[in-house]
Amino acid sequence: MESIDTIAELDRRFGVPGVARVLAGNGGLPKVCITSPQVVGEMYLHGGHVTSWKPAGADEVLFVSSQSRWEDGHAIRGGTPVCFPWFGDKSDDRKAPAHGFVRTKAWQLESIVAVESAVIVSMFTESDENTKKWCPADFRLVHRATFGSELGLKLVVTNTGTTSLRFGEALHTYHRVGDIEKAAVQGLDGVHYLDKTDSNRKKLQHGEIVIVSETDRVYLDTSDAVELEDPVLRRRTRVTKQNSRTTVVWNPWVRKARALPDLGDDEWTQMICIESSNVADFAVVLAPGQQHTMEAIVGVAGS
Ligand code: TA6
Repeated sequence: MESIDTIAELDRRFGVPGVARVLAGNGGLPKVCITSPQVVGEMYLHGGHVTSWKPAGADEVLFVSSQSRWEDGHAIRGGTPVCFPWFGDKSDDRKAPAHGFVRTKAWQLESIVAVESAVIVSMFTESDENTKKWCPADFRLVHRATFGSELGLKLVVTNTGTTSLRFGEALHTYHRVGDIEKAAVQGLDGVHYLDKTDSNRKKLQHGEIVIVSETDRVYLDTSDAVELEDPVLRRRTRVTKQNSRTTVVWNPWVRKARALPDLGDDEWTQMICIESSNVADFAVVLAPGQQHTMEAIVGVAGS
């Protein structure tokens, strides 16, 4: 955990008066807090993790669990965890941490830039002796979040090594909903998916997605926008994306929610994950020196 002095030093170096501060957040973890007339938001150095986005006139868009852990070695349950350099279990090493290792480590602050009606926060992490315990590759990973009337999330991967780098990635966003049983997800009609609740059997989506049980699906070969309709909170959330060929949709439902120590037993009713990603057969391969940028843009409107 960073000392108060370090957090004060980060605030002195990167803070933007009246717009963005670096403060001690939950668990004493350093976070960037954005408070401008256009937007309120938060991003933790722990995991390069966006935990709050509230454009002017709207309620909080992201879900964060009341039971989340806030400490090194644990991922924050909610907001946008960054999954890299693999998604889910590591195919050749079941002991490896799920969803990779960058969501549980401290990142570094690169910059905070206030532009016209938005604030851009860039954080980065790089390969080191710890990451090489799991993955021999050299890489630099930047998460650039633009907090404005939309939330822009850019994941920039650079292969800084001398050998090819193959990776899976996801912006594992938890969207807050009024009641998951009344919500619906549109934009994936006619798309094939792998059903993780049914031995990854390949299936075809018919119409919109409504959540009536544990749902854990990887939609394949789709670059389409997705819309989350929420009649209880009277809003529609739209997720568009670039350079992402898969979309994951997840809700743990009752039993899985109870099994997760860092998720409240009933909180499954208030969240759904819609994850812009490149996973499974759509993992990315980068030659030495090459760079790949995946982007998700979240917009919200009254319905
Ligand atoms: O993105 C869906 C998923 O892969 C599910 O299988 C579920 O495990 C979820 O991620 C949460 O994973 P976590 O490691 O954060 O508990």
